[in-house]
Amino acid sequence: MIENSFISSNIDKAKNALSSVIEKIKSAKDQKLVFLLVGRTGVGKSSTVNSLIGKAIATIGQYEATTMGVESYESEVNGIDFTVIDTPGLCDEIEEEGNDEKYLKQICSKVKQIDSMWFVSRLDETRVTADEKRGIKLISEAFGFNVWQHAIIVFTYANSVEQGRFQEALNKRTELIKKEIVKYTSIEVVNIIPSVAVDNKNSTTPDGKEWIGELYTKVFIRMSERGLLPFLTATADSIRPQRKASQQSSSKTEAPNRYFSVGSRGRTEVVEKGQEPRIKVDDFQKQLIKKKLIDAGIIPTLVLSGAGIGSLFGPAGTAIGGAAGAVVGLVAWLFAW
Ligand SMILES: Nc1nc2c(ncn2[C@@H]2O[C@H](COP(=O)(O)OP(=O)(O)OP(=O)(O)O)[C@@H](O)[C@H]2O)c(=O)[nH]1
Ligand SMILES: [Mg+2]
Repeated sequence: MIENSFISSNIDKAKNALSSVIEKIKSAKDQKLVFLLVGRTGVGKSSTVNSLIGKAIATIGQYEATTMGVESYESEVNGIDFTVIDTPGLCDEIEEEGNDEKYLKQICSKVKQIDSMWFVSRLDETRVTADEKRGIKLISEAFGFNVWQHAIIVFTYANSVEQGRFQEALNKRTELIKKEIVKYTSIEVVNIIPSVAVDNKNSTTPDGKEWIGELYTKVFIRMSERGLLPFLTATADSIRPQRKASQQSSSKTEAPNRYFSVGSRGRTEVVEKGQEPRIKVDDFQKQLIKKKLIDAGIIPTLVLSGAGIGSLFGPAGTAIGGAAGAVVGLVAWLFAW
């Protein structure tokens, strides 16, 4: 499509952005999302992936890793194909001396792309074990330092740490793991690796905050550019508040199942009661998600300076329907003011 580069009205800019986003969403449907999980057996890798996606895409077990290997689970979420790659034994106490070479070959032949890499460890542990160190080394050797650009550190079992020690434990454990990672990549890359504390048996961490929105945001901002739209497509309905069909009309009068709250920038927002999304993101997390969409070139910056994106994308999303419509609707919700 040839675009007029001197479009003056914001609505035209928003329309162009809309059609380009729709094109991108449609092509994202054919793409696969690959998550790589690294961490000791039983730390909660599978549970955390399942908590994030809201579906049992990785099996939860209590098996002991007996050999070092690479296992992958294939799954489909909202039309998006997911591959979750597990690395059993990689961070466990297994006598496999001399087999690192073989393992590297195996992992390199099985894993062609990584969109999100998680290093998972329990928050209530105090040190980085020799096996975790070896896991960090092998992953770095297999994929090069670039792999850390899509990495997050996930600490599970957050509620097994006393409330008063929570923040300190999170900081200290993050620092210790980063000290290992920096041996294989640059300090600049390590400095921006985020860590997040979760607990798969509780919706909150000891600081009283719900962790799922934080995990979502951190995974999102670290995701490969190729993975962003497929990930949004798979999760759009989980993060956007849904309206009931009876509430589609834009009446602004107070209805029993609606209430008003003052959002950031002092705007009054209509909040749909009982329509809370599975993954709630707060205003700050929303800003980070928006920034990532702009930085990745998915949403053009110029659209932000004008009105229109919310009012245009919203009805368009409803009209398109399906997974693409859900993403367009989500973009409308994220960028509306
Ligand atoms: N209390 C608590 N239990 C957890 C947490 N995460 C996982 N579990 C439990 O720990 C056990 C192991 O969880 P998995 O998710 O299978 O762990 P994994 O790291 O995938 O284990 P492998 O795939 O066997 O290496 C299960 O019984 C989970 O229910 C957590 O954050 N808090
Ligand atoms: Mg597992």
